[in-house]
Order: sequence, then structure tokens, then C-alpha cells
Amino acid sequence: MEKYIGNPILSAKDIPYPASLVFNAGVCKYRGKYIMLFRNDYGYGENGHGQFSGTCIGIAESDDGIHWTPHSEPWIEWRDEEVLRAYDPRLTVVGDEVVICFALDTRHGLRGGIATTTDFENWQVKSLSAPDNRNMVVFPEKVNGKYCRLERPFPVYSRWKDRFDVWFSDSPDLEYWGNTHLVLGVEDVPFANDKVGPAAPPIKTDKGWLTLFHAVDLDTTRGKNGWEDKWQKRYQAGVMLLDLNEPWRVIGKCDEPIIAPTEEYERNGFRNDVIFPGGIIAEDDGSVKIYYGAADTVVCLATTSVEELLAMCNPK
Ligand code: BMA
Repeated sequence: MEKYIGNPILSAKDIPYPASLVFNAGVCKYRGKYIMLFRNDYGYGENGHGQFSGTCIGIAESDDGIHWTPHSEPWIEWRDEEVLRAYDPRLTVVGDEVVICFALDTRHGLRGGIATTTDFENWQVKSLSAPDNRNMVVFPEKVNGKYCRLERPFPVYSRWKDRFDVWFSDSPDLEYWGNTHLVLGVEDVPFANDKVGPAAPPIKTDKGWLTLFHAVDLDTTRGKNGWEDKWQKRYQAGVMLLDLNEPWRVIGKCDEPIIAPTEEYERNGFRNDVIFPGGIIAEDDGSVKIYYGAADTVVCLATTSVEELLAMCNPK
């Protein structure tokens, strides 16, 4: 795993409209171009509360997956009487279409959204989950005739605090989701004590579905640790291997983080020590590009290979 020497690859200074934090991007390779949708929290402190006045999703394009040109306008800002903001997009090419997963904060809870597009100009929302759920990612092909997704519900009542896990559901049409299974519990990850969640879309290999997750550890001795008064969590990236036919079954998993916050741009920002992968591209030569939000402030790139990621997954 190598962090790109020119990191960050996208940050607020590159954006030609108001931008404060540019992070948590989804990326796909579609019709000969790399396309990125990224989260932009803007207007920091404008309301006098040390908060952001808005969040939009921006779009950028690239010919090599490394150097990015943002469009002159945001891609979408979703805000109405019910919806507060849409954010943290993930992109998967499935057949002819791009499936866009996103989180939607609403006045009645947090919903996981799924939409499709073929041109990034018109898009159709296919489903919005019941609250609270987010961090959805769709698999790049159907399994046993069904679309598949990983997701992360927030079972506050039964788990009594942040003890949130990775789940699986499938669907005949991207609209109706069921066949839900637990995939990965917090307790299954030695470097998490708080929550785990899906990261970028799975990659199909002959050994299984290779997929990243984020893992969070909480340490209450951490105090002011970023721009906020108190930030006591750390986010790191892990990788696991899921069974090809029963993708809710973990058959391999890393024991240690595969991307940990070590660099200045990961250790210091709005929220320190956050690695939040949302995009992955498996190239034809076996190399892999991983896109991750760092410190909730910038978009970064790490490169590896399918072989290296598989080697990190110890059999379960
Ligand atoms: C999660 C989400 C992400 C964010 C992360 C770290 O709960 O809000 O968007 O990157 O926290 O702050």
C-alpha cells in the first residue's frame, strides 16, 4: 500500500465555488473517464456557530485517476423542507449504469439513498431506506440474479451506544431490499471498539469479493483533536474477503489497519485521524487505486494491487 506522494489529490483550494472541506469521494471509471463525486461542506463559521452553512456534492473528472478537474458548479445540493443534506457518495458501475449511493440527513432520521445515472446529468432515485442507515455500497454485478449492497444501520436501541456493524441486503431491482444478513460486527475487528462500516464497492476476484471497510476506535482521553471542541474517535481502513455466492459470509480479513492516519494531511484537519475510503478502481493490470477522505478535510489516493489486498486477508 502506497500513499500517493502528491496527496491530497483534491482539496478546497481546487474548487471554483465556496468550499471548506472537500472529502469522502466516490469514484468510477465510466465511458473512458474517471468520474468523482465528492462531499463539500462549505461556509464554515458563517452562522457564528463554528459549523457549516451547507453541504453539496461536487463532481470532478480525470483522465488518469490522479489529476482531477472539478466542474465549475456543484453537482447537487439537496435541501428541502424534509432533507437537510446529501453527502458521502459512492459510485459503482453495474452494467451500463452508474449506481450512486449516498447518505441523506432528514428531519426524521438518516436515510441511505440509491440512485442511477448514465450521464451524471439525469438521475433517478431508486430507493431511500428507513432510518437510520447509511454507508451503502452496491456490488458491481448481480449475485444469484440480485443486486447486492453492504450497509450500516444504526441500532441505537439494541446496541445502546455506538456499536454499529456492517450488514448485507439484496434486491431484484435496486428498489426493494431484503435477505438481510449481518456481515461484520465491531467485535470482529481487533482495531475497532466503536463501529465499523462499508467503504468502497467490492471487487470481484476468483477468491471472493474483496472489500474495504472503515473501523473506528474511541478513546475518551482524546480531547480537542481537530477543529471541534472534542473529537475522540479515530477512523482507519481495513479489508475483508466475502464469499462469492453468499456475500454476507466473511472468509478472510485483515488483523491490522491497511490504511492508518500517519501523514500530516490525515492527522490534522477538521477531525483529526480520519481515514474514510469511499472509492476504489481495480485497473486491468491488477493495480488498485483507493480514494479516501483524510481528516474530513481533503481527498487522498493510495495505490496497491488486488494481489496485495488478497494477501492481507487472513482466512477465517
Ligand atoms: C461519519 C460520517 C463521515 C465522516 C466520519 C468521521 O459518521 O459522518 O462522513 O467522515 O464520521 O467524521
